[in-house]
Amino acid sequence: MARKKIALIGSGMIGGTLAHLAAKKEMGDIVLFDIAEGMPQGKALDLSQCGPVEGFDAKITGSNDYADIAGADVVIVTAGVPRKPGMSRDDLLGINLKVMKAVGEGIKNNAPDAFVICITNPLDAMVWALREFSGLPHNKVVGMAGVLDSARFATFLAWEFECSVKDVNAFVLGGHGDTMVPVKSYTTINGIPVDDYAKIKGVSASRIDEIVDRTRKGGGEIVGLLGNGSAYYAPATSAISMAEAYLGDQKRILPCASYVEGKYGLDGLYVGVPTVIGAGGTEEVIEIELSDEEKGNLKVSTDAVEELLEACKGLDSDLA
Ligand code: A3D
Repeated sequence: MARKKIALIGSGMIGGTLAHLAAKKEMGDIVLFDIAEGMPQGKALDLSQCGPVEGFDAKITGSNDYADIAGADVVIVTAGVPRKPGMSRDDLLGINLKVMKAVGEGIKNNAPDAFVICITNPLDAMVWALREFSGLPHNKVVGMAGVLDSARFATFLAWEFECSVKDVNAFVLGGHGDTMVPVKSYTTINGIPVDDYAKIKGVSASRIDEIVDRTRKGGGEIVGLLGNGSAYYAPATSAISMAEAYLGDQKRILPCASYVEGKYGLDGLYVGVPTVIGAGGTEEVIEIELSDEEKGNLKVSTDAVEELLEACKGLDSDLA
């Protein structure tokens, strides 16, 4: 059987980490694409030379030509610019929207059968725009955020309870940003609801609230510490788990920015919801019962996403 092909659009910090992980896991041959000349080729060469040491078989190439992503089974998109000091949210939206247009056309013309995972921020708006520009079916375009946000929540809970991260099943819904909704009612420590476990361990409700708040601001905390750039190890490994679910038809239930139509009272929006990922792409959005407070929080989050989509429509007439 021919090897799978994984195309990475954007070969910066996350793109390079994605390539390393995909190669180590022998998920397939890898193409690193970027508009920066030489950089993806250089990273591809460097990463290829990990092969003999780490013992993986994967052909890794760098490219500035979309023709080289032809026939990709999975495309992971990190292309774009991060927000810089003095840049407004709308400035960032405008710049990355143009990037999504170029990337969407590149995918449409060269890899229309791929499963596409978007990571570029602002995530929920960019995955929506990428889907619009690429014209791919909604089930083949998804955003990565919930796996990462849930992993952050799980990490902080495991530290607090001094338990294994393997026993924490954390659950985050909604848009990717400060309005995301860490859902305590579905978060368990090996099946024990988090609030019950907190009582057993003598951890106060206010301490759990602090952890929820830290989760919401988890990306910003890392940006502040790094001083230049944003998180890349955990975002990359999160997207790889989604790619593996697709390539292996695993039917995993992962929180992803999926297209939601009809469920959660939403009508055609990409937002973080539990999603079955298998060979059909995003095969099903799971609608769970939420408390009134959780519903209210989700509404705040989805309203913020809708506002961004309106801004996108104002910036590009093709989206209106
Ligand atoms: P960075 O290291 O700057 O890499 C981005 C790459 O995109 C650079 O190499 C650019 O040259 C390239 N690029 C710019 N324009 C284009 C274009 N038109 N076509 C192809 N390539 C282009 O950033 P990064 O890898 O650290 O982050 C990438 C994106 O992920 C950013 O938008 C981040 O905000 C976002 N991000 C999202 C999450 C989520 O959880 C959703 C987490 C962390 C980062």
